[in-house]
Amino acid sequence: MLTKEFDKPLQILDQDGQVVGPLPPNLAPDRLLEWYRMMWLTRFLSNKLVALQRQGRATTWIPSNGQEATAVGLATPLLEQDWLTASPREMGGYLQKGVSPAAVAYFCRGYPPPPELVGKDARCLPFTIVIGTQTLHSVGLAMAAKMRNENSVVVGTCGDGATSEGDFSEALNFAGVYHAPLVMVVVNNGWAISVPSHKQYAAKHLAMRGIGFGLPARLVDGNDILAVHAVMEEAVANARAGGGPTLVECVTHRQAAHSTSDDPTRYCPPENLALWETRDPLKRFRRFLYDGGYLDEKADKALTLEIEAYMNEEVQRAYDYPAPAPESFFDKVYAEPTPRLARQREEVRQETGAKR
Ligand SMILES: Cc1ncc(C[n+]2csc(CCOP(=O)(O)OP(=O)(O)O)c2C)c(N)n1
Repeated sequence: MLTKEFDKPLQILDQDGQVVGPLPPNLAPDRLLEWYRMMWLTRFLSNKLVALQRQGRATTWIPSNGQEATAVGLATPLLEQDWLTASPREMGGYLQKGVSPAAVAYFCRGYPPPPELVGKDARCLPFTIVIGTQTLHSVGLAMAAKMRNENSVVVGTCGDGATSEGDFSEALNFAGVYHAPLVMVVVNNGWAISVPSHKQYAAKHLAMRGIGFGLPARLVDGNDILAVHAVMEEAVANARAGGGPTLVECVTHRQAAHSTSDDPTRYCPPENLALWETRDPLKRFRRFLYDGGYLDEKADKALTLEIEAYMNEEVQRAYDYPAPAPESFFDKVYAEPTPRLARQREEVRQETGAKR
């Protein structure tokens, strides 16, 4: 049974990067460094997208800062045939699953990326902006995978705020009843825009919700990549073996504004803002890698410079494309446009065409 005590989130690395729990088996150095790399790539790309938005070159962005261990760790055990559904906050999981940074950057221009930027199908659904809907998409995918006897597992994600949506309860109920090969990850970053978690739910932990739906559940320190990986590896293996769904709550900390549209100093108490530095998942993992002899300062510097250069190249690749015509967004609504949409498309083309 995966459900363990809910007193304290599972931790393998404490806040200072010291090992305090059982290390997962098969931790090859290459794998550890790959996760570290993905976490930095997530941080750099997220910061870049915020900067591009400030320059008026990208639409709204939802930063991932402080949540990289959860975002990357929830995807580390996934195989090619597995699926992932998420909001932009979990962009790191998409990168880990094989989505190119260029595709993410292009998405931020407001349009679906062209196939050549996406590359091979990483089995990640488009980022969801409508809160909570991806929970239903993930259960649907998992039920379909089971009906087709595919050997694939689906990871669905949502925030603490999304757990107050009906979609979340419906998704967990279907997952339980149909014994779907699903791992539902609640990314509890303490806030839903300006609503703190104590105003969002009265339960001690969101993981406890699993019990009511007959799902095993795990509570994990979401700023500890090793703990997130360990819990996800167990839950994914269980789902793949026919053991059904698991609910995982990753307790993390939003280290930035909710999005490019708000100012957290208006609603976050100063003591909460002060926690941003101490809860940094990258610092914690770096300490572990240094102490274990996997990385030293010199190699670290070279690695982060290389990742940043790669990220910039990828963003450039996305921006090398001419801006799509505004009316092109109608093309993605239906395979066959309705007469009304065709009319609206033409109106937009005529209105914006003169300004091009
Ligand atoms: C159905 C719906 N209602 C409201 C919104 C506006 N909205 C955008 S983000 C957000 C808060 C989401 O909080 P949470 O689920 O905790 O995820 P987080 O953004 O913290 O990752 C809300 C209410 C929306 N996008 N969709």
